[in-house]
Amino acid sequence: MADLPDASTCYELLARMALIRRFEEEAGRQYQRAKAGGFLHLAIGEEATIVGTTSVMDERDYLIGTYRTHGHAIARGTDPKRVMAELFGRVGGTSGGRGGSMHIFDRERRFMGGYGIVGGNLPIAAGLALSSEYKGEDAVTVCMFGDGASNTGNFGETMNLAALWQLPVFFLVENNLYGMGTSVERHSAQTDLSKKAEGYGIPGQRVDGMDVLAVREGVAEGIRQAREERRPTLLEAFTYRYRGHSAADPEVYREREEVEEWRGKDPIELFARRCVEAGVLGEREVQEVREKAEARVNAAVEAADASPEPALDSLYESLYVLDSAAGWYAVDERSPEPHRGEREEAEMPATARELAEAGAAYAGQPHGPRSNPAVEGEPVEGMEPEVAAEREEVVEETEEAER
Ligand SMILES: Cc1ncc(C[n+]2csc(CCOP(=O)(O)OP(=O)(O)O)c2C)c(N)n1
Ligand SMILES: [Mg+2]
Repeated sequence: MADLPDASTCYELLARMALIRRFEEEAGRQYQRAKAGGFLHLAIGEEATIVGTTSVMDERDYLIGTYRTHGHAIARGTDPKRVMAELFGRVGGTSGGRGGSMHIFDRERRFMGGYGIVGGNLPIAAGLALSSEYKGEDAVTVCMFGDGASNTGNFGETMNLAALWQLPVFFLVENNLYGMGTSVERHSAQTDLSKKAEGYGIPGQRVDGMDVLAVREGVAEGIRQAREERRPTLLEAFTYRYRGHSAADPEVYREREEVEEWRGKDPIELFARRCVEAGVLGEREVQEVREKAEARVNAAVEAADASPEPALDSLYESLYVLDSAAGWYAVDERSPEPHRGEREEAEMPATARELAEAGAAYAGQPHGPRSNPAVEGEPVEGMEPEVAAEREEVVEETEEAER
């Protein structure tokens, strides 16, 4: 078990988890009252995984998540007032009320969303990491996604590029045992998700996602490897959502006993008890944390309520339209004349062309003729030069003898 950090860190970890819990309970209540619209996915029970992760990130690092990310944004420092206003669809929201619950976004705090497409955030995470690399920025991108997302094509494609291009990215799979109503055993052939990216060159570890300190330790190491060694890794955190998949879930796929068992591992209760038993925090401080969370969430609801709805004539603002895109057209009608993207490619400036051509070199493509590994054992690449030369000789001799 990881050692307890100093008292102020323990207080901060507990305060963040308690704030998120209280926020989400209230979000659920406001949804029932039809104040919050659209869909609502709560992460109640998953606070240790969220806060454990964000607590070891630097300000310069990027975080990207799924549609279950109210807590992720708040843990990153976004004001709960702005998150609540977003749920209410008001101008004071993180995206002016246009995104809603599934699309919380805060560029200033480098919280890059909020995506409704399962697995849709993974390639974007690779893109963010590539942009950091390209700009010479020392930032790491932390990509969080669900167990269900590990079955998407995006998962494999992203792992491949992350490993190939040695991107400064760290992956964390929030394994809450279900993708909607389907358990991991029923949706994934490989149930040890930490192994799922190994074939792509991304090693993995497992961690107790209900233990905030264990998550901190695992994530800190993953971020270190991404930052210092440009080595992407995958951490599988076991966690549990106490509520249904979304607000409209009859929960017929799991037993009440299972939910009760995981409630017994409540990450906030367990951590508070441990801090008090070790004498690092007093009962009074634990109570204070709860009261402060209550006050901040009440203030968030008040602020969201007071924030106006977007004006009707702003309906067409902030839309991405064809005219503003300089490159390829999204829709290509395939008429005979050269199309816009093709024209631009022909006129592509020399530097852009050089960069594109440098792609293969960047990925470390070896020079010279390549042997057939299936016939001749391991490929030459990666071997000590003397060993490789020796092996070449043996292969040549064998071929000579066969001729
Ligand atoms: C590409 C895609 N397929 C299906 C869905 C429908 N869908 C929404 S959430 C979800 C479950 C995802 O489960 P998981 O990745 O484990 O995340 P969790 O909800 O447990 O946090 C599915 C299938 C979707 N949004 N996008
Ligand atoms: Mg899941």
